[in-house]
Amino acid sequence: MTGIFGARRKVIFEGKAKIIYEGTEPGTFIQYFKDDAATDDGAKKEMIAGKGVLNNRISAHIMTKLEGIGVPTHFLRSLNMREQLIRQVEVIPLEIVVRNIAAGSLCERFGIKEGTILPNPMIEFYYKKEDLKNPLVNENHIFTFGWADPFELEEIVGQAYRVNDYLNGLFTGIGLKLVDFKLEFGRLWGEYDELYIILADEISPDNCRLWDAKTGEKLDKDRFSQNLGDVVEGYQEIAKRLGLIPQTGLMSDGSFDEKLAAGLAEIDNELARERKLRAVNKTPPKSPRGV
Ligand code: AIR
Ligand code: ASP
Repeated sequence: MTGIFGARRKVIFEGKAKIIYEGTEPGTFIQYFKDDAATDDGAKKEMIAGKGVLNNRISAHIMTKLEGIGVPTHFLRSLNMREQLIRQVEVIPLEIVVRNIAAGSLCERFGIKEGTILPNPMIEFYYKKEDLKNPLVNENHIFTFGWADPFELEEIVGQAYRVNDYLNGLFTGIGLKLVDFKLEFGRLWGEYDELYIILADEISPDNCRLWDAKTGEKLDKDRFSQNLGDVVEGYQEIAKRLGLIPQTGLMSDGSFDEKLAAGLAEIDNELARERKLRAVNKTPPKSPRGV
């Protein structure tokens, strides 16, 4: 593919919704947000015009905000409508799901009614391995198979709770309920071999369930998975409420308007430039948190 820099860029990895290219500087990658959508099992695939633009923007905004509260992320800066520069990290093969309200696989697995409010946020770990359909795992699997050590997991869980607290506040403020979401983390080593755990991947309606607080309307990827229709309109509503696109939206004549999207102002990356990293404390925690 010919990239924005006019040269052929090397693809590092291609997923269902994103492509990772080699970066513009050592230690970086470019994350490209595709318009493609696919269900987790890959059974349903579709192109949803505009989804990549909206996810890129929403994720850049949220990652920047998280940096601002001291959660280290891989996000460096937005490059254009569909691309962002990210730090190259060593992927930890876990999907960390945080749930506030029962939905999706939690309901299927345990027979719980969708919409049941959980008394406390719940954290689940999944092994990131598509051929195995990302199975649910516990700490024993994680430590025994060496996917992460107890120090790393302690840090991951702590960060996941902080992200949940922050996002709950953010979304409540714009009339949305944060039902659940998925995070991924990576490792980065510093100058003195100190280890940093970095929030990676994306935070967007592709991996967060978001319901309208008043009507309960689903605005996230479930619109696609459950054939509810108007997928991009749901994503657009979230971006509007976050103040990331004009209230008039990015659609004209019922379809996504690339020209309007291209004219959007840059996301404010100010906070991300002042990032501070915090190394993982390798001293055993005195009373391990209930991971
Ligand atoms: N998720 C899990 N694997 C991939 C993704 N995107 C996200 C879903 C949902 C949460 O994790 O988007 O927000 C829980 O998903 P599920 O399917 O386990 O109920
Ligand atoms: N969500 C990641 C991506 O789309 C991984 C995947 O879905 O394959 O790139």
